[in-house]
Amino acid sequence: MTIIKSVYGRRVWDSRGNPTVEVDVILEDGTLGRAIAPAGASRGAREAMDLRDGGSKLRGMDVQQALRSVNEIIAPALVGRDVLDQTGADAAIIALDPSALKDQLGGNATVATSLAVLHAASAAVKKPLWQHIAEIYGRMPSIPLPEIQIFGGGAHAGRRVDIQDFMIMVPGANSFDEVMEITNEVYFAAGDIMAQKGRLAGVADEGGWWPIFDSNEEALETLVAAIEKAGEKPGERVVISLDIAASEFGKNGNYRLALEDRNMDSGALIDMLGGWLDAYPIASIEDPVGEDDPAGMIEFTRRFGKRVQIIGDDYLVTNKTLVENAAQEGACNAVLIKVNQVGTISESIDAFLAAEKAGFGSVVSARSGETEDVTISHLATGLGGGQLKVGSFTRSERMAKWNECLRIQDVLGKSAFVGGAPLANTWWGRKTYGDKK
Ligand code: 2PG
Ligand code: MG
Repeated sequence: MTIIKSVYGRRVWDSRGNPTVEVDVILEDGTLGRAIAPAGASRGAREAMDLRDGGSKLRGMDVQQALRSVNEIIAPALVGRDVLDQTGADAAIIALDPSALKDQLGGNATVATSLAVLHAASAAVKKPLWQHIAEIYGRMPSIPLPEIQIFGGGAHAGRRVDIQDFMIMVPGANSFDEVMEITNEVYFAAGDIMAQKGRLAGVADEGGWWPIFDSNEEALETLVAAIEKAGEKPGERVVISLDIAASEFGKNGNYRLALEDRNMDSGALIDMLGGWLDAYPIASIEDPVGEDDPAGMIEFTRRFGKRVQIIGDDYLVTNKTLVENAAQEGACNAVLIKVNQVGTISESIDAFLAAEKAGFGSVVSARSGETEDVTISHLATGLGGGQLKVGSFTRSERMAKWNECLRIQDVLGKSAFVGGAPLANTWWGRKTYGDKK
């Protein structure tokens, strides 16, 4: 009954209008599992390869090669296997392309297939995906604390500002539902402020407001004003989270903030960010330095790791070995988990568990190119991982993920929401904002 009968890849389209890979895994009794590969814009150099055809058709973005990987190479290796053996299915995929970056098959081919297997297994056992994940990996499910984008920047907004994500978290909320309500108020307050300044100009790739600001810091000031306009005291129920995505504006420890026409070395960037940590209620910061600047990441973590969450995204690329090395070197204290960065669910779980073992936090994350696929809402819940990053509070490829968490909350109950627990080791957990040093 749980034997895989067919694996089929088809081309579908993502939130940016680009082609992407969808995979159907069908079992002998007709049970279906389906998943779609997302796509990043600010990609880490050590990520699994997003295989594109190149050439002029569809701006080089077509995925026919990745579809051939699914239909001609991966499918024959999975047909006849027991769908409940996720580890075995992923090992079979990896054996077909043991290259470090999965550049033979394409990470887009492997991730959609691996997740479709997972979906088919949960359908076969007739359990919601979050519950299936919790059971096979022996986890206690919980509803995650979201990071939600208010302004998009960097590679998601034509580099209008240098910093990529200006987000809020609501660790003081009592339920996931309450996070949504408070986020709605802050998001639209931010839009009102932009409109009053004559600077409302639509939204960026992930649905956050398009960032027409004169400096990167002006976005932070506006975000604080929006939190206040929404009737909240910044740093109490609502805190700020940033994704600096520094690899996008720096190489080898030399950084350039184009908006401000400023060049800086790693030390100057760290000092500038430290100044922001003093001035604004920032509880979490991602990729504060570049993926090729380990000395900078170690220094940043030494100086600020006791007061804020420091997430490695491009820096750790959901890679178990990189997480273990970072923990040993004292770089980062949290990891972003993006299944398509490493290419299979099994390898993502390895990175997640390595992070947990090291005492790191974790944030399951979407990509800037997304679809209606809501697997990550189930993954964050099923792993009890604590946090979920999906983008903004508009556009259905984002809202589909938040809405799925609301449906899960109806089953698990509001008490399953983790609240501020993931930020317990930051100034927010110690209630020491304003006294952060
Ligand atoms: C990130 C993601 C999501 P992208 O950097 O964290 O915001 O962006 O998918 O473009 O890598
Ligand atoms: Mg990032």
